[in-house]
Amino acid sequence: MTQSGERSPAQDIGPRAVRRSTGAVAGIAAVAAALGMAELVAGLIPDARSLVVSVGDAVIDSVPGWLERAAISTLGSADKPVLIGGVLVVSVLLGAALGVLARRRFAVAAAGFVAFAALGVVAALSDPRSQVFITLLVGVVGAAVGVAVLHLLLRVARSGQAADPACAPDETGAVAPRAGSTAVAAERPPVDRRRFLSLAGGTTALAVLAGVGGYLLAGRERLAEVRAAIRLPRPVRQAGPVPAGADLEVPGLTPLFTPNEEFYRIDTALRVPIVDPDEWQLEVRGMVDEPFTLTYAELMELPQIEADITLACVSNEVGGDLVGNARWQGVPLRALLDRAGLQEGATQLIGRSVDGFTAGFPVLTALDLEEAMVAVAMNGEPLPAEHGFPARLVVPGLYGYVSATKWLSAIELTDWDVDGYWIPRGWAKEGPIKTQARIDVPRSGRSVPAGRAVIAGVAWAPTRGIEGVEVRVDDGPWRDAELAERLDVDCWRQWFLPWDATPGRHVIAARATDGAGEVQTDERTPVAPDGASGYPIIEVRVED
Ligand SMILES: Nc1nc2c(c(=O)[nH]1)N[C@H]1C(S)=C(S)[C@@H](COP(=O)(O)O)O[C@H]1N2
Ligand SMILES: [Mo]
Repeated sequence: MTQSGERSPAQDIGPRAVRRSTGAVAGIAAVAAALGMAELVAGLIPDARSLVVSVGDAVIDSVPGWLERAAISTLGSADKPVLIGGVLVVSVLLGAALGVLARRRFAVAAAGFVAFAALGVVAALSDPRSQVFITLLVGVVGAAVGVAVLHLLLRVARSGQAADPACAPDETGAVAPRAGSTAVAAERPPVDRRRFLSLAGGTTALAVLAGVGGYLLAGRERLAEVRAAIRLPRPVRQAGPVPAGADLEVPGLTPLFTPNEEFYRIDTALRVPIVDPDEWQLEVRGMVDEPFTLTYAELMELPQIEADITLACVSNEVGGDLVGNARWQGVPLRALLDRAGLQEGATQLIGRSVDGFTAGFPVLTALDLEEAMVAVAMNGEPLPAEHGFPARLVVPGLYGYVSATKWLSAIELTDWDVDGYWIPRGWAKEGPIKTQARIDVPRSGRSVPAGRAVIAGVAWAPTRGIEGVEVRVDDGPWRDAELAERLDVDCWRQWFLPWDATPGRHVIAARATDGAGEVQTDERTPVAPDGASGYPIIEVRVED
């Protein structure tokens, strides 16, 4: 390349004005920005594929089978992250090289970026699920952002030299080093170097954020596909038919089964773990004779049961909505414990999540209750990500914080001394669900027209069942509500009481009696340490 020829804007960056290392840094930031933005766009557009992942997949596809098997056997489930990491490392090295090249031949380097993006596009298009237009869009965004960032950074790097007494912009605005100034780069004032580095660093940091964000968004997309493709086995023991009259269908009354989208969600996860069932494993370990590990496919081949179970959170206030009822399907815990063989002293079952959360409860509970299970499905579909896909524990009668580990990765048999996540944080070691009634109709604080009305709600005492609900209006007597047909002792039960609503303000209370004949206590306790108690009380205004 001659330096006397006409300069295109791209070449305006100034030959030899920029050090190699500076070029490399600019190239790395540019490639990071390209990948980050491409990932973000791919994550935001439904059905778009990640170019990085596509290249990784293409590598797997083109590698001989023996090598792939060797990689999987040595790396185990880390093979995917290692592969993606490899793609990223190669990309960064390529970016550095293109950055060095761009100092003198910007157009060639830009073409390199385009070729680099094209590689990703071609890899993504080889996936039959990919869509041409979307894939091209992702590639174009990546290439454009990469070239633009490279151009910008090189210009900043060069303008730094403008402040250098050894360098001055020529009439075209470009900086050409003066004769004998080859040592200039080394003596560049640190302030300009700092400006360049902070810009390059900031760009890279933003790019990493965008890339990670896009990757996570795309993970949700992939998970939706994976879940849709799962065929649930037919349970060997199905839940009984729902008796007519188990769901009263009173307007405003909570339905018998809580739709998955409306099911309360409580967990410590800042973002929902997205677990690939192909990489997931469930370990049964600890104080057992034969520890073992199951893949998702293996778990799905074991006989499954179905059970209707109401799940409640210990943080549910009286009258609160951190409680839901679902039809769960999964493998009975008992079967897994039988296979592992419990050792003497194994008194606690700890569920461990892929994100480190733990919850523990007495092993006896798991052995006593045939419905205690590793659930894989909720209301007829694979567990939603929010509710623990691919597998979670569900144990009737225990608050979720001691039992219902989502994104389950291990079942550990221990003694009673080991504590689950919430125990050292001030919650009770044991968490049986307290008998509770809730008034859903009328809504507290609302006004209702005078005349024939209905008071209705749900009540639950999982494992004990609900035998009665009483309602009291103002200072009147406790009156028995009508109960809906029982679905199961582990489920909540709807109830209602016809009410002749007279004008004025009314205070309505309710209380449940469980299958053991215990009336729920009127003693009001806070949620900590072992669950709120007391009667639910609402206030309504009846309008004339
Ligand atoms: N991995 C994991 N599992 C978890 C939790 C958690 O924080 N992390 N929270 C538990 C608590 S406190 C409750 S009440 C239930 C709630 O289950 P849900 O979100 O499906 O309703 O999940 C339990 N399982
Ligand atoms: Mo909870």
